[in-house]
Amino acid sequence: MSAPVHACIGLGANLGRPELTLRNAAVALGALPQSRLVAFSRLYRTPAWGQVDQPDFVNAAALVETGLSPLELLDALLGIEREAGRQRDPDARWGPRVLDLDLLLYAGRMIDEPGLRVPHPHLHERAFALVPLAEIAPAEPFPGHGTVGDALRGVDAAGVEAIDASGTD
Ligand code: PH2
Ligand code: MG
Ligand code: MG
Repeated sequence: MSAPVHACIGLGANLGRPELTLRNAAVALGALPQSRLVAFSRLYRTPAWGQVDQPDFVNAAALVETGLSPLELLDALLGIEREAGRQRDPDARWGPRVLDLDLLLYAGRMIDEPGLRVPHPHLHERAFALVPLAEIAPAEPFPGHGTVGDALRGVDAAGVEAIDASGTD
């Protein structure tokens, strides 16, 4: 295993039982091989971005310390999505989903490989991803944008609200 690095993962869902699905996904992230879940954000209710005619999302972020390579980690994330019942519709790029796990940042690196671009190409413009991530990892380097906290100052976070932890879905 290579030396462990920090990876940031964005979680989102707006079909089924999103809050339960995200909590289960946090457990699955903690069980990844060669990895440790360092922090998990609160859950946030967020207005749909990109394709707005769909239900609100529940979003969260995870900080993981991992010895997996970026592509190994991506593969593991897709496995967790499948376990949650995600069925990929290639025509519905920004459509509703049971669970979406995006590799947002990896060790402050820029990666451009088939099927994987890191930092996530839309991270700098998405309050639904930056607000939860800044809660747990504000100082994480975000190539091209300084840190996560710096990038958060460039987005409009209106409508991104933490969900009361005492509630259930
Ligand atoms: N994911 C998308 C498209 N739009 N909007 C919100 N609020 N949250 C998401 O996770 C999300 C989205 C595609 O992955
Ligand atoms: Mg996504
Ligand atoms: Mg995705």
